[in-house]
Amino acid sequence: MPYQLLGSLTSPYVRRLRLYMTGIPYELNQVNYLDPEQDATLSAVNPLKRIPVLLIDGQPLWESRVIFNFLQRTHQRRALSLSEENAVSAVDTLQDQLIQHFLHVRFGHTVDAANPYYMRGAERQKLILAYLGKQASEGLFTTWDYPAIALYTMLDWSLFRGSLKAEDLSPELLEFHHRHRAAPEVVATDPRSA
Ligand SMILES: N[C@@H](CCC(=O)N[C@@H](CS)C(=O)NCC(=O)O)C(=O)O
Repeated sequence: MPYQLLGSLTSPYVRRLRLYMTGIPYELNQVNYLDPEQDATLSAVNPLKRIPVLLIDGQPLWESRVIFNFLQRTHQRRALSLSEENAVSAVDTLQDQLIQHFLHVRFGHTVDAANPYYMRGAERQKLILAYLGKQASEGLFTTWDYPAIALYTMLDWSLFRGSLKAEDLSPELLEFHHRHRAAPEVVATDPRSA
């Protein structure tokens, strides 16, 4: 098999690629970067020390967006519109912020909500969620393709980890999450079963 996907069962970035790769054969190789030995194996193929990594005939490709672009071109999948590219950037930015925050807290860092750094992050989160809610209400995520998959996996990871609460989400985003959560491939990749 030419493709090996390195990643964990809880990473939302890995999950979105697993969902996008429905119909593309690949092998999932689980990596727990919190385990020093596995982290060393990961670092040997990816100096960014991050998952996902796609091994293509053994050659590593990093960054979910770059991996998506490669798969989209190679498998003649639908190209994204400019609005969809922006939506994926918005999802990625919020997802990164939420993951960094989650890791800071998990490793004992104290978050001072009155600090301008965190205030700016909170404002960014509010603006991105409002933007994504508007795009959802205008139909940008109607097709189950990379933008919708990235949005779903970000929302679902955030609800799972408690990084976002249902009350942070607009009715459109809640409805979007509700609409997709029972799909078989979504259930099969649920981080709660990891
Ligand atoms: N920009 C990267 C982000 C990937 C990422 O943050 N992955 C997390 C797991 S969800 C990770 O590997 N974190 C390990 C670390 O930051 O040390 C992408 O899109 O692939």
